[in-house]
Amino acid sequence: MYHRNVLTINENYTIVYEVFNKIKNLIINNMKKRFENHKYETNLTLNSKTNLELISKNNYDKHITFLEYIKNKNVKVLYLMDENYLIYCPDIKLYFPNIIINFYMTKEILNKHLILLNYIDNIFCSTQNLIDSFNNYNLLFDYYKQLNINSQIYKPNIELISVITFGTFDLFHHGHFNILKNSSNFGTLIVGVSTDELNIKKGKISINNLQKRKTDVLNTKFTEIVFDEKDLSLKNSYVMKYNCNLLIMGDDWKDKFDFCDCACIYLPRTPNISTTLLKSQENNNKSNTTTREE
Ligand code: C2G
Repeated sequence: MYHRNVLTINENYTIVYEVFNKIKNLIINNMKKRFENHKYETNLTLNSKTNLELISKNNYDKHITFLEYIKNKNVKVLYLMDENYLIYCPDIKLYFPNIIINFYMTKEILNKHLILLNYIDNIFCSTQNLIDSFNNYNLLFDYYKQLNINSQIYKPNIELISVITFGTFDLFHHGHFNILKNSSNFGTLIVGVSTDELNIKKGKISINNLQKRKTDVLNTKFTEIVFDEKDLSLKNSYVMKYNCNLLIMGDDWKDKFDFCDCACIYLPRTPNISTTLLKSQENNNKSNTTTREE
């Protein structure tokens, strides 16, 4: 009797499992049709502040909205700056298998997210300690691969974050200091300072010469390398030359450098300070002195 019962349960279980699998495959195939002919064209960086309008009532809707967003943007390379996006990566690899996913880590992630790193192509870490922390987990990769649970999992390549930023840095002020400091928190910082000739081309004749502006940048101690930015159109060449994987600018440049082959983020500008303001204050001071002297 007991034996019979167990058998009955097993038979039912097999049927239920088969039905479940059929439904699951049907859904996956329908979804594949919905996302077929994806154009792999653009780079997309998502940070924690990106408003994806993903706020919806249930998780299923959230995933669909996210996948549609990826489809509409014709994403080819995805740069994720926040671990909360990792949950979407298995779906991305399933429906858009050729999208390259790069994940940027500045702190350890939740244990429950670790397995999701196996859907990532490249992980970029801000410190060597973060890289070393993976040795203990080995990303659960070998274990899952052995079980053959999911053929879509990968063993990501892991590297340090190398940041690039650009600027004139004339009359060096605390807005410049802040962006260099905040950028260096992501990893090794490389800074392109625009040459005097480039400033003339930009119609922005600087008060301090290139040498002084480069020294000001180096003196902050946040910068590893300073180089001459000779032409605005060479942004991506500089990214390649210095092997950078993250470009950071102030948000007055929002979206302008997304064509570069690395993640691009735009940090909020420090309010109430700019070279233009300092120049006009200096001019006011000069004219006040002249008036007093007259
Ligand atoms: N910045 C900032 N807050 C301020 C002023 C500037 O965060 N109050 C940032 C800018 O957004 C920029 C960097 O500091 O990322 C350098 O600013 P500028 O010296 O004004 O550089 P800019 O002339 O914008 O040159 O190829 C791009 C250019 O070289 C950028």
